Amino acid sequence: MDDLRTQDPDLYSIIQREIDRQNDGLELIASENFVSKAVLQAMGTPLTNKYAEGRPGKRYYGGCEVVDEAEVLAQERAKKLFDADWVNVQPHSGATANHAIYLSMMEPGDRLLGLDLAHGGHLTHGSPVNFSGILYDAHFYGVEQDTGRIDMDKVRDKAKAVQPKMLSVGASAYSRDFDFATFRAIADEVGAILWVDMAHPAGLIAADLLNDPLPHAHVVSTTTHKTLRGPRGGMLLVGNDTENPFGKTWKSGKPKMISELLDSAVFPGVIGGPLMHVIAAKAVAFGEALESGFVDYQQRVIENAQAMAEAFVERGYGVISGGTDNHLMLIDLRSKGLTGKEAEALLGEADITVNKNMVPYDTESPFVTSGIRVGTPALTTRGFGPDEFRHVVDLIDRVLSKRDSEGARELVRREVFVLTEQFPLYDHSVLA
Ligand code: DSN
Repeated sequence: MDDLRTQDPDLYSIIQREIDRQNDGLELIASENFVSKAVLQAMGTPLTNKYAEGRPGKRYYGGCEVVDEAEVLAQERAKKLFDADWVNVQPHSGATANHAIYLSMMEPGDRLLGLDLAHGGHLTHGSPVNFSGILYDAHFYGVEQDTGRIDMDKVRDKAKAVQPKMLSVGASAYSRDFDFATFRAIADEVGAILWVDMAHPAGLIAADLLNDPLPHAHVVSTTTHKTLRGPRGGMLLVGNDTENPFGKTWKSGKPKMISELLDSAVFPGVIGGPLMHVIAAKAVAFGEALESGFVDYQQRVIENAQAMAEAFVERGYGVISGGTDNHLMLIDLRSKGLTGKEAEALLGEADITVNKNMVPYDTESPFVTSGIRVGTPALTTRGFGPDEFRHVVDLIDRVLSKRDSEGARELVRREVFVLTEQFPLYDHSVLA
């Protein structure tokens, strides 16, 4: 980083302070993780200089023969990891990957049925403020108020009433596993495309610890930076590639396989030049995920989340659905007389990072919310185990139950620092 320090001390200082923030705090945002130094190094390379529109071996620019190898490596590793017929590793983010799915499968105005954002869904699954809800006719299923879980009979009833062109499954704040086989049966009953967005649990699915959507879905999207622990980015996968059973062909009228439609939707449909340095880092991360230690890591992610959920319940917090099958949980703070916004700010002062989150049937706005979402992937990467996570819940409880005490927050902040020192993350030579 010597060149950066000399050339741009302002930006250098910002990066150093962000490294400090990540090192010295408790990162509980369920969608975040800490990548390896190898992944960081792959991203900081001259591969960023290369234009490579198109696909390996079929580019619109010369000089792509080396980056082609990086992309093929990423593709092959991802296919092996998820037992997929086809992948596209180019989407810049999960939202971009999802955009390509809509473009390949839906016409504006077509009906979509997805999980309500207010019940744990995602913006790109039909929210009225997102392109998906603006361009398409979005309808929603939700979770039950008493169980916090999806009732598949109700999904079936809703699908029969709505007759969607596409049925989507996936969530950013749902702590239970999905019954993908039944979702597929429902999609078949109403003649819908089944799209699974596995962005959150992708790492747990790669480790075979949760139900696998690939045998059931027509198309699967994911991000690469959450439980999968790769660089920030997206990816599309097809488990069993077939001729598109839904009739649509791409603009030329030629492609017929689902994978061909999706490839065309990614480029030229949605993205420009792929980020070859990020694709290289995806290859590194997928290589790491194929190593045996990855399954052990994912097992610990779940074990830690379950220990954390139990500790919250013991302290009288509402945990939506009563616990978790995966890496996250949604805490309902109404029994504590706090909003999510207040809790996020109070915990932030103690260097504990969470995000406020709507709980199902919330009466607060998305800017206030009645809950927080917490997850274990990042701190598990640091080496935290169930004891440390129980300690973290104790620290959270001390901050939230003494909300008027700045002194209590300061004491917790110091304890957080001591705890993080025991589990080192990045040193300042990380980008040397
Ligand atoms: N923003 C991500 C999350 O936090 O879950 C989803 O895209």
